[in-house]
Amino acid sequence: MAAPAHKMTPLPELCRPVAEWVNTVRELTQPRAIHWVEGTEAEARELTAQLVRSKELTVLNGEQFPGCHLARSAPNDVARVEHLTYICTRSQEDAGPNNHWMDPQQAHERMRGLFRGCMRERTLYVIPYCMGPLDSPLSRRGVELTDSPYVVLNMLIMTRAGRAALELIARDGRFVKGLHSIGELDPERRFIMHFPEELSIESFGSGYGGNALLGKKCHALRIASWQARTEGWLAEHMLIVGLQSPQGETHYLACAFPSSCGKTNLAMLIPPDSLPGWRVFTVGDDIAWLHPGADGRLWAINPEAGYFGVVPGTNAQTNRNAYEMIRRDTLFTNVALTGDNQPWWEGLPAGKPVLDWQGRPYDPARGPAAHPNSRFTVSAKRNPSYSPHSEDARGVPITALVFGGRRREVAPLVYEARDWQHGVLVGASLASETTAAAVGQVGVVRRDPMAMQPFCGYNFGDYWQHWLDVGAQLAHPPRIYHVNWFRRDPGGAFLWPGFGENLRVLAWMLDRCAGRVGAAESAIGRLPRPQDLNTNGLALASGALESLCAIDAAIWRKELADMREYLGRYGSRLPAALLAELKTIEQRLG
Ligand code: OXD
Ligand code: MN
Repeated sequence: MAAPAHKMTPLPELCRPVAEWVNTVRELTQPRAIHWVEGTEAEARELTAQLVRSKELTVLNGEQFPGCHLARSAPNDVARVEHLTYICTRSQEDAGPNNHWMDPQQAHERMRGLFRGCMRERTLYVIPYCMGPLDSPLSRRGVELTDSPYVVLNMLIMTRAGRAALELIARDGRFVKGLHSIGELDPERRFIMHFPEELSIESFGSGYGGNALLGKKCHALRIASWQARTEGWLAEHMLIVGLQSPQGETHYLACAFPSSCGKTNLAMLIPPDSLPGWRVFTVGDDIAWLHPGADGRLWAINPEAGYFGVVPGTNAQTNRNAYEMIRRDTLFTNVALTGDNQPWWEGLPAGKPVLDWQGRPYDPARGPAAHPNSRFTVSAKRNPSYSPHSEDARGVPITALVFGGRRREVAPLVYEARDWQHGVLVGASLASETTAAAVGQVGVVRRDPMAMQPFCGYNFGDYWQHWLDVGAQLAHPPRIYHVNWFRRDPGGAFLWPGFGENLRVLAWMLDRCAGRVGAAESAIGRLPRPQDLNTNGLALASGALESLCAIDAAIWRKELADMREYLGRYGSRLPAALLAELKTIEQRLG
């Protein structure tokens, strides 16, 4: 039982290293007040009420969406800004060609200039947080200092934040330091800086999720990937899903897809009626921390406690779990509003937007009503398919790893890597069409190794070597697969229905892992033969399955040449084993 409130040690006295750092930041940023976040429900309610009073939050229709609120961001602050995101290591080589780099001294100086006096009229919030279950040895801690109460509300949902986290930090004094200010929300004065060698983050000028909720991409991926390398584990941009077969066996998969490729949908998949007896359990929808276990298997935790998901497209057909989950106690960002204050987004079958995401009268000529990267923030426990094992201190054992991209052509529906080393090449060669989750052109193919291009905190060459090293330690490594739900026919129509039907592909993988089903060897890996996939009750166009599982040698030769050119950019840091794998495929393709 927790001690009565009046006997609790005040938060500023709990952990001296945190208090000292807060003091340094107070001197630099000059806030009007400091608020140490306890993490109680009453505190969250009070903060929400304060934002409603200041009109930074809108209360949504209490009958249809109880406990839900809408936040609108600045119109120029709606996505991650990769061009303003830096990895600041002493040696530029360590950041690698995959990152923007700045010298740490220079970066600190620049950021000090921006942070100086920036909180004068504001409150500085101190958010101690834990990524991963509080009692897990696999969890890591951090403290975010921010002048954005919206960030506080999000962090309270997305992480285990407050007193319990600070008590853990006080035990060993180790925490990732994250300093954040919305500044003036000026895109010209916006930087997201990471200092992996110091385990610290400095973010200025944006209030958008990935730039401002520092526990998420900045800590749990960029900084954690560096920590993971030094400590012998992997921090990955992966969902974690548990599948229970009709025979009652449960297996866990960790799957990496680039942003907005349906990770949240796959993590909460609803089995189609034609596949009776299957159950799906969500452990995580975005990030997995993978640790080699004493039993030689790979074990995973989800460091997050909530979802920060893309709203448009969410409906009872595409993701019934998410649709139900976001009907209460959800914080919406940048969706549209109906006349009776319900949130509205493209993809809903009913309702009519009256105000667009910027709060203007909706005019279709100005584009979609909800921003394409509008988001929901909601506790993972609201998910009808929430797995109780999400809280297991040791995590869940991983049977298979899946990489996937959004490709009109090239990649077949699914293929299996021959072994771990080949699987690392499959992950390293991931490519996908870009989406609205980051600022920039949408729909162009870019290389996104392991879906980590925007998130790896160090040189990809070293990262792939680390993947090889972790695999070499595993007596029972997961099998590795590649999927593509987005293959199209020459007329542009999707060949595969996706969503719940993806379970057929995942079931094939589990059957493969159990040695229950066959596959055809191909130059790029093992493919299901049409008879290997369960197609009961699936209405596919004639020839679609054959096209989905076909390899076009000419297109693949071009793809391999592209991969060779891409991997070559990593020079001497590229593991020779990956080049050897590539060569094997080239030779097999002839
Ligand atoms: C996300 C992303 O928000 O990957 O999860 O952009
Ligand atoms: Mn993501």
